[in-house]
Amino acid sequence: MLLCSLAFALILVMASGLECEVKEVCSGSPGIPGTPGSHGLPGRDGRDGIKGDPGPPGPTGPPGGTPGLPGRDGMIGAPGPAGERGEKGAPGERGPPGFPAYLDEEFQSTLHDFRHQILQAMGVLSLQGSMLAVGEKVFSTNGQSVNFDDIRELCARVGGHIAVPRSPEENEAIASIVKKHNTYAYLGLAEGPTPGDFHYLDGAPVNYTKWYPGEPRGRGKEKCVEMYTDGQWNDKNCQQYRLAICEF
Ligand code: MAN
Ligand code: CA
Repeated sequence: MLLCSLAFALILVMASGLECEVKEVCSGSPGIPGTPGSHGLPGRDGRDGIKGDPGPPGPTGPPGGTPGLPGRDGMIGAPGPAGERGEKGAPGERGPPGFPAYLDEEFQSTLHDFRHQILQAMGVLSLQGSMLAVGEKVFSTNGQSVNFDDIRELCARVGGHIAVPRSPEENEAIASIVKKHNTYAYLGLAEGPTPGDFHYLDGAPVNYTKWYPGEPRGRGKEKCVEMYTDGQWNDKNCQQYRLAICEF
């Protein structure tokens, strides 16, 4: 302790540049603490604390309050069943004229291909003897003999009609098929209510006939017409089995 005070005094002398005497300084033990001071003034209010949990629900109030406002609209329901079909509308306006077909290269090419393929198919079918073309008509048979109604049905099923000659050329063409199959064929004719009055199946009166001499002599009892192998006709009942020849 003495040393430290001496050093302190020396530093003071050197810093001031003054000469002075070196004095000896000594310290004693600390005294007893004084009595505590009186209480200070109350501090300022602290900040608000966090919000507490909600309290339990209160008891139900007495009845008799005014009714509340109407609730909001409910959700849209499922769609109902479809209504009846309406009447057909008036036709729309006519569209602008189309591209002329003769200038349409793709269309012309398709047409050319169709023509080629049809001619090829017709060539093969005529070589096979399964078709006979006469003017605008084509005659064909499946070689089967069935009754008149079945021939009509068969021909209709394949898009044709039972064959009926309307000219000597057509009669010869059908006769050639009949000869080849060596059997008779029914023709597309039927007798009306008046005996001997034959008509085409569309109702038009016949304008070409090739009756065998003495025919028709069925007197209204033979409503169908068959072709003999010589190409001549005979009125006949409709329940015989005759070659099915169709025309297209
Ligand atoms: C049979 C039938 C008749 C036909 C005579 C001809 O009776 O085929 O349709 O007219 O023969 O003799
Ligand atoms: Ca007859």
